[in-house]
Amino acid sequence: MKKNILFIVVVLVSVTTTILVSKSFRVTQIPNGPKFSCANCHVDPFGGGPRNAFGQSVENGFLNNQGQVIWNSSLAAMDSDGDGASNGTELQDASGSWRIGNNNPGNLSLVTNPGDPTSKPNPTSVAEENFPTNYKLLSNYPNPFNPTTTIAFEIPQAENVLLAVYNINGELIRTLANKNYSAGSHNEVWNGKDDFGNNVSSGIYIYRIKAGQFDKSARMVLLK
Ligand SMILES: [Ca+2]
Repeated sequence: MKKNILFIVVVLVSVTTTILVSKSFRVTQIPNGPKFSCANCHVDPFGGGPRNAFGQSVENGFLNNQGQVIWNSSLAAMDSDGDGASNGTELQDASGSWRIGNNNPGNLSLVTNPGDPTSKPNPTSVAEENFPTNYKLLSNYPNPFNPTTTIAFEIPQAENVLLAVYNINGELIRTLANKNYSAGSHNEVWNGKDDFGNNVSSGIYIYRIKAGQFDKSARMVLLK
């Protein structure tokens, strides 16, 4: 009887330890992750439990086969918690170029929580940040995709941005955005539907951005 209880305790302890380790190792897989630790991704600051908005974004497409966080320009360009600052801006790596094992970028005191809308850069720290000096259309992520993909771009000044999806024959399929954006990194999600709300078929599609004189397009593959 005692043996059985001991066995159960050992199992419980090892299971708990595994869960904690499997959660906490991700803290080192985002820039400046240790500052907010588990609270980057979870509502409960000690980890486990429901994910916050940033944790959802990671879970929804930025984990590789080994369960490691894929920190890249697309995840950096998203504003998961909707507080007006991109995840990259909050974690002091606006371009998403930091990689696992690198030193933490930027200024730790300016790092805010990408999963908590009440934690955000104050206007002064944003003003001091380096906004992109060039226009950039980033690779959509994921690609190939089914049915949604995120298209990120950077603009050095506030202006109107037209972002649209065309089929391989150059016919307009969907206007994703045609509005004014502030200077910085932004992203839009395409859900694989045309302007009439119909699902489009598998194939190669072109996404094109026009902002001022900047006009660039790239290919993506919808694979059902
Ligand atoms: Ca935030």
